[in-house]
Amino acid sequence: MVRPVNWTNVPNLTKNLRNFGTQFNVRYLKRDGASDGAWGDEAHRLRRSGHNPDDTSGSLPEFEDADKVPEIRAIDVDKTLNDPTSNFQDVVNHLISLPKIDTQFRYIIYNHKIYHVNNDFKPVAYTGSDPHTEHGHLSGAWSDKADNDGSFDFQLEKVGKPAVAAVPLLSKNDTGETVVYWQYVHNVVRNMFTPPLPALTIDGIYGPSMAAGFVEMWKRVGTPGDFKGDFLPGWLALKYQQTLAKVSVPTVSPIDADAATVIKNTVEQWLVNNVVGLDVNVAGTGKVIIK
Ligand SMILES: [Ca+2]
Ligand SMILES: [Ca+2]
Ligand SMILES: [Zn+2]
Repeated sequence: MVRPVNWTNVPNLTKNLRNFGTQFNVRYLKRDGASDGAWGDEAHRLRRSGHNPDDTSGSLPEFEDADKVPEIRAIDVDKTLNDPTSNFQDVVNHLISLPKIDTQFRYIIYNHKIYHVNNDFKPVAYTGSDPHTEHGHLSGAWSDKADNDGSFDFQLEKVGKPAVAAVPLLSKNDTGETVVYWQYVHNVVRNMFTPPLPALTIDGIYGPSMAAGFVEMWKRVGTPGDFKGDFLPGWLALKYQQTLAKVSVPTVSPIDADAATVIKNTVEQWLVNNVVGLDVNVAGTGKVIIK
């Protein structure tokens, strides 16, 4: 099994695809990343492809927009999800049913079918030379707005049944640095919500107030199921991380922008080291060349 691509690190990838890739990784923590990719290989460079950057001399992109920013507007994602409750066809069916999905994707190709915005994303036989039986090809919408939109909620928790409590990271009554760390994370994230989540005292003690804070976060991110806040599940930690990734500069005192950045980077690194599925398999240029 190959760890999935960390999409945030792929150069020139548009924000909408970065955002989708990250949500996809978060939903499918154990998915295989063997067929993941973004940048075109030599063969792709000789023909028009969303895997080739626009605004680049000699490149053959599918679409040239009005800006001058080189952008990659397609990703491939491996079809192997290693999830007993859903498969990649379920993901495709879910995506094409979402309202406003046309603001994110132009088309999806998977398993002998293409779902194109011009056909209202209805499945049509795909007759290209590669039937796409190992990976899905996701083509970003052809607009600057889409290129710069990292905020769409793909609602992937509605596909199958996420393993919400798969990785308990902390338990009630724990004390120490790790508790302090998550208290900081919570306090950075709290102001991302209206009204804010309850503030936590940074005391290194996982007591009733921290449990209540976790329960409130659990509710706000819409996770189903009964949760009493007596442990920090991996799923909730990832929701914190996902929320953090959208923070540019939190305004909450006493956490300044530098501290927030440090926390964000630390959380991401910690998750990469501790949670399967968020590792980086990009080497060298980080372009994640597809085959
Ligand atoms: Ca461009
Ligand atoms: Ca653009
Ligand atoms: Zn592709």
